[in-house]
Amino acid sequence: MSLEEAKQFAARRAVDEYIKKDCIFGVGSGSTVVYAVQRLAERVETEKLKVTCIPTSFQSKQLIIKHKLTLGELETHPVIDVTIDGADEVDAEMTLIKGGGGCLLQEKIVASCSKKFVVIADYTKDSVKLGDRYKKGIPIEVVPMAYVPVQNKIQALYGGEVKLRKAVAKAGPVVTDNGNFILDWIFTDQDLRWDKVDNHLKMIPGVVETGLFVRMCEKLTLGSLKVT
Ligand code: ABF
Repeated sequence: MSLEEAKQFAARRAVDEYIKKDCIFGVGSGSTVVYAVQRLAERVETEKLKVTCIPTSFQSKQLIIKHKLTLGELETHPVIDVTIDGADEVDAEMTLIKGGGGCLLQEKIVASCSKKFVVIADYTKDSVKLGDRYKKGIPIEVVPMAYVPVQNKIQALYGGEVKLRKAVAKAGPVVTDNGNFILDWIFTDQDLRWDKVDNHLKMIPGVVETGLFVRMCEKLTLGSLKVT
């Protein structure tokens, strides 16, 4: 199975298994989710489902609009039946690194409002320990004025290297959908207690959210190398 086939397989399987009629659906971000939305659009057309879609980013909002699905928001739909989203890495305890695409804040808000949070991923995301496969570090969304002190504090607390994300080297910083910057923390210790780290990082003034999703993912649908 190619990488794209694995993404598509995981996405279609999750939509078929978890999207029931008349549900409120949280739409994640990233390339795997594109296949989930395509599958949902097919099912809405053929099965006449009434699904209201809550986006997790500008990208996913555009995807919902492009496929002529019903767009909703948390103000009117604060409780979501199921959210399907991608991940950058998933460890053996289903702790996730997310935010490679810079959408971690809205993704975490939407996931936290969901009765069921399902992650779809291809075989390259499946790890024993965080950092085994994904080498770009843990994304951390920060208020722009605070990025340097936050960088210094994380490095002093936990070591490693904390880099300001730029779209292109020497260019300006990546700005999130919420007007913030992203730091990528390349950690060295893979045996940290990620729940504690997540809480600890969020206590640093200026940190808005981290890309660590601990005990949030209930179901993982993986596209494996072999056809199953
Ligand atoms: C988002 O998309 C993320 O949080 C993660 O960064 C990414 C996974 O992307 P892809 O499906 O493109 O591999 O959900």
